[in-house]
Amino acid sequence: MLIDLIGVPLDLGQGRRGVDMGPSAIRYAGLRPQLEELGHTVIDRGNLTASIAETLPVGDLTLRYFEPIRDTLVQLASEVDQSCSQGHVPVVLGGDHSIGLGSVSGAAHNRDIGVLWIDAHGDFNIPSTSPSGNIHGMPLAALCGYGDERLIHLSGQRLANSMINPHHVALVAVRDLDPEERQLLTEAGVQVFATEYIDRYGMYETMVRAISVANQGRDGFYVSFDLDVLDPAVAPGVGTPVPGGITYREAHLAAELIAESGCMIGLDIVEVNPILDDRNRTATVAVEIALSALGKRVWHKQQPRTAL
Ligand code: B3U
Ligand code: MN
Ligand code: MN
Repeated sequence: MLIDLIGVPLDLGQGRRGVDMGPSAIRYAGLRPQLEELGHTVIDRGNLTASIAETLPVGDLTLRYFEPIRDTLVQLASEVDQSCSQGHVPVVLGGDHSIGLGSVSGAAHNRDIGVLWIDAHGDFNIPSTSPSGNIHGMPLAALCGYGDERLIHLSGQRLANSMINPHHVALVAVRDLDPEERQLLTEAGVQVFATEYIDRYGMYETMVRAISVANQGRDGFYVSFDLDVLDPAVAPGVGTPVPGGITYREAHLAAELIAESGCMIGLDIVEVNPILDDRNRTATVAVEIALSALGKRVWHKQQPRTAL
């Protein structure tokens, strides 16, 4: 597999400094050499440019830092689109989860893809339902065509034809939804596999169903993995920890099943906050999960497959 690493040091989509250092922390935890050990060819495309909060006005309080965020997301969408067009697999290192809007838009440009959004949160707010105005709580809604027009279209024509069909979206291990966000998810028809679903049916069954939802797109699916989906005991270095997260083993099983499907066309690893972390533990876990999603197995040989 040819893998493009794309760093996005953006933290304007949420309230705390620190996730801008996520790409460095993930690289430092050894992502590239371990992917190479698995047999992949890795091209590190470096970091995109992102502005920092201290130098900018917040702007519209219901869509905080929209303009500088858009500038970075437009770059990201084009990098991811290019990577997919070359038959590579983009692995995007965040950064806060607003970047999912750029990466998935890029992957979906003239392609019919589904999405696996693995997250403690729904990220399905629109400006009028958001309690914070933080864009990292809105990317999935915007991808499905809900919310502020500026977010939905990002840059006018270039990202046209990149909308996601909400029926091809599975939200996995969610456990913190805002009341109106819940309504919007229902209205849109997103398949929500909340933590209670995992408790009842187990991660294996949950992922089999979630993957079959995301796999309805003809051209495979994109995986957007927010580290706060894990229990804070496993991944303490995230900005918005929520108790009751998935275990280390559940996360690996999910990732292994994704690899086994052979249909993942790209991966985001987001919300790693080194300032809040405990000696780079969260970045290390992020790397381990990414490796499982890209074919690493303890025992059974999983040949890394080419994405569809
Ligand atoms: N739903 C809340 C909180 C939140 C969303 N995503 C994260 N936190 N990481 C909001 O602000 O939209
Ligand atoms: Mn998220
Ligand atoms: Mn989250």
